[in-house]
Amino acid sequence: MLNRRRLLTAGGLTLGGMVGGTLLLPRQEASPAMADAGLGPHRRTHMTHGATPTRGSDPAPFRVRMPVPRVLTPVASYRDVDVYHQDIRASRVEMLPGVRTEVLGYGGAFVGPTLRVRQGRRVVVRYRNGLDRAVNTHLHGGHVAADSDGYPMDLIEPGRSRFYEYPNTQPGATLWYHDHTHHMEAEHVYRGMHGFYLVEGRDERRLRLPSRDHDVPIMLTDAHFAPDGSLIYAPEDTPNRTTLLANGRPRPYFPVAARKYRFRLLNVSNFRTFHLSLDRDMTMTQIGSDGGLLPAPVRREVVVLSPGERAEVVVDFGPRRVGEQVVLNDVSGPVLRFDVVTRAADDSRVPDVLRPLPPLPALGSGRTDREITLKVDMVRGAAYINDQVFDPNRVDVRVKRGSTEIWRVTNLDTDVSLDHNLHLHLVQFRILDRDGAPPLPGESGLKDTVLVPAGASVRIQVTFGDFLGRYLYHCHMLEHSVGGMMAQMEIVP
Ligand SMILES: [Cu+2]
Repeated sequence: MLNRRRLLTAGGLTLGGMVGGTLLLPRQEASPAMADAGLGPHRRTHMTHGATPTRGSDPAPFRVRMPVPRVLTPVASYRDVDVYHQDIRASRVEMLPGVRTEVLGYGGAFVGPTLRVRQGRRVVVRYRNGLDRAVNTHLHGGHVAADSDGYPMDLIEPGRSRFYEYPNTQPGATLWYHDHTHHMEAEHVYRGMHGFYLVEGRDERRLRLPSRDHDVPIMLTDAHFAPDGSLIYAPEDTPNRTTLLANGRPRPYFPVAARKYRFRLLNVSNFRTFHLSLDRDMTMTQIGSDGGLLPAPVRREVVVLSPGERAEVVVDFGPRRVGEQVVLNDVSGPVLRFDVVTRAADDSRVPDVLRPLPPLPALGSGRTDREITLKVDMVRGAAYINDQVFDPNRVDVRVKRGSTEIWRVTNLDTDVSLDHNLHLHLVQFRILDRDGAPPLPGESGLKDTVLVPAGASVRIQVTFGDFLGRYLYHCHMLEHSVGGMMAQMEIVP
């Protein structure tokens, strides 16, 4: 287990693969596809001594099939609420081929079971903590009351259970749940405490997007395996997390029919930003982002996902012949191979109009603008929002219920390895601009997490709803949030 002293001691903490300020930062050439994404290439840090990324544990790609996480069944259903039970426990599961790896997970799985819920239908989940340590659960992207949000000090003790309530009043979206225990969230999420929570919007059936077996959630992350198959976790070990995982298996293959699929891509890694593209000159049609469907589909050559972000894409294998293969690549290498194994009828479609966005509320005379800065301090080994580390006893921002604000989020780190992002709990916001330029393709919809590259600034417009209380905002590169890059807002009447 990590302790706070180790995290905050100079020299002991490395933020995103940095050690004592000695860095070697090879810049990769930007391909035209990367330029399309507007964010430049993935930039991996390499430490100058002692920790060259090791690939010994990285198995050959496409040896195992990508599983689809099972869908959780309610234990009880009433007129307006479904009740689910989730056990959080340690277990040994097959991740690398033929090897058992100990994970901490929901239902004992590295990728927890998927909750598929409907907009307008309330859900209650009883989480039972079968671990030897206190944990909690945060519904990332969820519009929920503060006491169900998984505040870092609001924990479920070992052997105890706790009910969380999710109203599901928001539009359909790809949400996810994960641990948010103070100072432990990075290690817990790394070891498997995450799963999908899919809200189906009332408007979705009539859109006739690919559905059922052709609507597949794909959780992407990276890991560092020891030779015995165990997961190695250390905050400074990010460069060694070279084994890419899709739904918990290393660079797997996935059999598909020659038709359209809806893939819900989610990056749960602690530090890696994925830059995803298809080979064979195929493109993805992005239909959704963090907060649900976009107003209109957007063709993407590259989909960029920083930690915590989601992109829903439709991929059409219809023109492919049986026997063909299509690889989903990250800039660091292959992630997943789609194997076209059968022909299929396809009456799904991607309509030109998906889901109109709510109009941006007018900002009245009481308009509130805030400046949010993100920075790491290598000397102190700390990570800051507005020059301070997280303090649960300090409220950083007071927000009036129902108000609309503009936040300018600036990454004060200029080192190219030090991208950050910002995730706000409770709300879905809109991206207004990036350093004055329009948001990137695919960023026009509702967002709860935004990438803020080194030296850049992003303005977001946030409307706060009905819920009162304290909620977090933080960098979702979880080694950074553990290091202090986290703050809280209090919504007041
Ligand atoms: Cu960060």
